[in-house]
Amino acid sequence: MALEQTWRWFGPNDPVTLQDVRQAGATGIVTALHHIRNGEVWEIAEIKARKEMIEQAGLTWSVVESVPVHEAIKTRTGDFERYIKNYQQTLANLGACGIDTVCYNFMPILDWTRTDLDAPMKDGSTGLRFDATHFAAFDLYLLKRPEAEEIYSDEQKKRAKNWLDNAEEAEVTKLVRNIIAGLPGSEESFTIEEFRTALSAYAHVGDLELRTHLYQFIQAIAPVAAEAGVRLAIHPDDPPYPILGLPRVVSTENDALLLLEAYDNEANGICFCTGSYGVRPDNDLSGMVDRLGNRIHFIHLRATKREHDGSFYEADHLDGDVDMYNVMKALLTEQKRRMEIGRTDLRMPFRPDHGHRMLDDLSGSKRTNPGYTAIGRLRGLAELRGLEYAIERFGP
Ligand code: DNO
Repeated sequence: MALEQTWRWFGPNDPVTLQDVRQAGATGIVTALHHIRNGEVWEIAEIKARKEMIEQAGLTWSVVESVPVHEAIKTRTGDFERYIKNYQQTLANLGACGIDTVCYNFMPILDWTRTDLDAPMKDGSTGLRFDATHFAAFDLYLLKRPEAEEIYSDEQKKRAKNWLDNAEEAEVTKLVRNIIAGLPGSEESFTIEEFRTALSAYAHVGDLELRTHLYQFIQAIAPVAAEAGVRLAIHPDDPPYPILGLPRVVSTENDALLLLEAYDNEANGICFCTGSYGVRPDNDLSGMVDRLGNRIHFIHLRATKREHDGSFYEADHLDGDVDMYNVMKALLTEQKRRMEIGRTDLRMPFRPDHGHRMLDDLSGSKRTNPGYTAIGRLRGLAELRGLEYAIERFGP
């Protein structure tokens, strides 16, 4: 057996086409109906039309990434009950169309966060990076969040101020844009003013409240998913710790476990993202697969590299701090275990998560989505496929 090779595709406007994906060798598509407003129901006709488009290209719609969770659900304010109903209806509709895996996340306001989308790598390619000093400069001196003063050390403040004083205006504008204007797939975009308003909605939502809201949400949607034959896969926080004073509740193995226990049913599962979980040295990645593997419904493979001050960057897929060999071995062992006990969910879709900007993608005239280039991901997929092949061939 082998894991299903999938590829994230942002829909008909993605500069990487379905034909390109076929040449990359992936068979499954990971996508969402990005044109539907966050919180609204995905109607069957819309789902079917997209599914047919994918199938006409000789591919299958393997995973939905993501059905976004409306902010009102996370804060449990306003129309949250209507949004939960809509979410349930979307899951039922997806199930009715034969789409059985849905990824989502529960990060307040911002989805994934990076400060630099084109950080130079040693080999001349560029990649995504999270710079702790630049982020602190944003928080302290651009967003001017009052509570920020208390969370950074004097040393961090000094470094942040120093960077800002010496930065070009264009660099500063870019930093703000990278953080709040929305990365691919994040669906939300803010100006600084709008972002301050969004933050204020969390004044009374701390760690405990957000956890409770997440568990209440899963208890409301997982039974519907189970009934519809849909498996839910929560994506971890990226980066996996609180930022901007916002709580983050899916950052560690224990967080994942608590969520799985909150509704103990196979439909309630996780998206195992090695790049996100891997930023924390206390997350034992292959151990997580050993222990939580039976509830892993979707897999993102990439390798982050931690730096001394809390910064990190996205290294090549087989480089960085992630022990990809042991992770892959654990995933294949899990697949074998599923086979032995007669489970039918053997696909275990994975995608090469992100990739560097390299070769032709470096030319200014070519449009690329940060992290979602064709060539960088092609390299990642090829390396991961080779790793998997060798493990299968020689035995884990
Ligand atoms: C970033 C992605 C995330 C992810 C969502 C899942 O590249 O991994 O945007 O899709 O967090 O809901």
